[in-house]
Amino acid sequence: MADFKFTNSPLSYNSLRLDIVLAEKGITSYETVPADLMTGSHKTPEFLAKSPFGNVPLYEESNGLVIYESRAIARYLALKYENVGPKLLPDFKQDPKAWAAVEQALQVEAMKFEAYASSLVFQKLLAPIIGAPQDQSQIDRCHKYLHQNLDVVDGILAKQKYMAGDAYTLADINWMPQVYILFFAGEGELFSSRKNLARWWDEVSAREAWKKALKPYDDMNRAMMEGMKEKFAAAAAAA
Ligand SMILES: N[C@@H](CCC(=O)N[C@@H](CS)C(=O)NCC(=O)O)C(=O)O
Repeated sequence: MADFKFTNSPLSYNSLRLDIVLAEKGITSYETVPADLMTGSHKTPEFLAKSPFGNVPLYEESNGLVIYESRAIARYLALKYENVGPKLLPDFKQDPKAWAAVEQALQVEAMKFEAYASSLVFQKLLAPIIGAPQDQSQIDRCHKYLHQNLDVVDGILAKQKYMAGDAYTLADINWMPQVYILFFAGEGELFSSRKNLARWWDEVSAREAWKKALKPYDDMNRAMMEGMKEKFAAAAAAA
């Protein structure tokens, strides 16, 4: 019997965050329920009762435990399976310094990167898909803060191998789906043009667990983009 189920979508890069943790840990005994983001199966009263913002991913255990927000679910899975596969979170009591470094790096991703990156992805990738006009002032604002903040992160990575020190942790995983989708949105230069971030991305994206987790998402994104070529050409012409 499956240990848990999660509702996801191959179009949801936030769902990918959980697949990376599960692939790193080698966990396969779970059920996935694909949400249909196009028809809104994640907006029914039953789904909203569990995921009140109407978002995926959603995590459920048969004992009634329900979690929404991908970073909270990823952390839960990293702790639930802490003794399986690579240790993705240090233990506070055993190593408070390493614990603090990971907490700090998790906050950097959430506060200094996520908001600007997701807004840029919306403007560059989703707006043309849903037929919304691209807002150049918003794109410029995101670029400004991403350049500032990624310069700082590049400096951090000049002194250490990974986001929270010299070990690969959840702090790296939390970045990865958004970095992937930025490349997909034509914004990969934000990373490839910065020496240490480029080195970090080459390294983390070479991991077998990443490649395994990414495949269904990447296949779906590529298929979708193929079908949307005309919309992107029209958005480029209007810009
Ligand atoms: N901060 C949330 C964001 C969740 C989110 O925005 N999910 C998107 C897919 S990546 C979604 O559900 N989109 C459909 C919608 O909002 O209708 C998380 O990390 O779980």
